[in-house]
Amino acid sequence: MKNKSTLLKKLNDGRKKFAVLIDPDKTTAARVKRIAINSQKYGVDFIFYGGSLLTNNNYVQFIPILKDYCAIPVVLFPGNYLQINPKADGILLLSLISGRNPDLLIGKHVIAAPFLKTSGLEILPTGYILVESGKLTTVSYMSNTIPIPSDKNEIAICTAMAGEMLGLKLIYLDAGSGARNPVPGPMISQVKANINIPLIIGGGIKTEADALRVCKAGADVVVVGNAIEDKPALISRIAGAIR
Ligand code: 1GP
Repeated sequence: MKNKSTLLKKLNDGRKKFAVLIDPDKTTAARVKRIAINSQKYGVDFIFYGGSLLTNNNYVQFIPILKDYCAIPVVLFPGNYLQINPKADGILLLSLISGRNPDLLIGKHVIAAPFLKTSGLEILPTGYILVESGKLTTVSYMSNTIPIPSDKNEIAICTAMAGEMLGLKLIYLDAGSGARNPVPGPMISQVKANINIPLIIGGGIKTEADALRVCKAGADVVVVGNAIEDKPALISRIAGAIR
């Protein structure tokens, strides 16, 4: 049985964190191995693991590779409840609080609850907030929800505050995988100023300058997926930039 609050304690230790997102549908075993080795070498804090769709058998096969080649916690970032896997360390239990799709606010969680209860995974209750990013993202389409407009900071603030008041332990502001534009700095800083739980930022972060900007704006955790898949050397540069 895994320690029940190891990941949450780490997330609350006040240090800036770097999470590498691996979408098993978009990568290969060789790349996963390389990302694991580089992530270990450059001090990545978390491997987030998951995606909107699974169209092959990679999902189950890649977690053991990560476990073989790095000692970094693997945290599931599930697109749906088929992606619960007890070989990981924890799971972002996402409630899509920027949307009004009841299935993604609570419905799927009810179905998943008994599996999660016996999974041994550390459960990280997370308020997931989608932010408009310059193009229609897969997550917006798949979730059938409208992202918060990127200039409506007050909506993002009130949504995050409500999530914290409901007892969620993390807020994830996401522009979506492959977003044209990351979450704007003013939105990040204003949300951060109004909550007392860790703030995760992801979507469309392509360079170490992007990562540094979101960190300086108030991100506690910076998540990078696609850009690292394209250029694995970015791991060392981003890790260096945010520390
Ligand atoms: C997507 O926040 C993640 O949900 C990461 O996005 O792949 O664009 O880095 P990218």
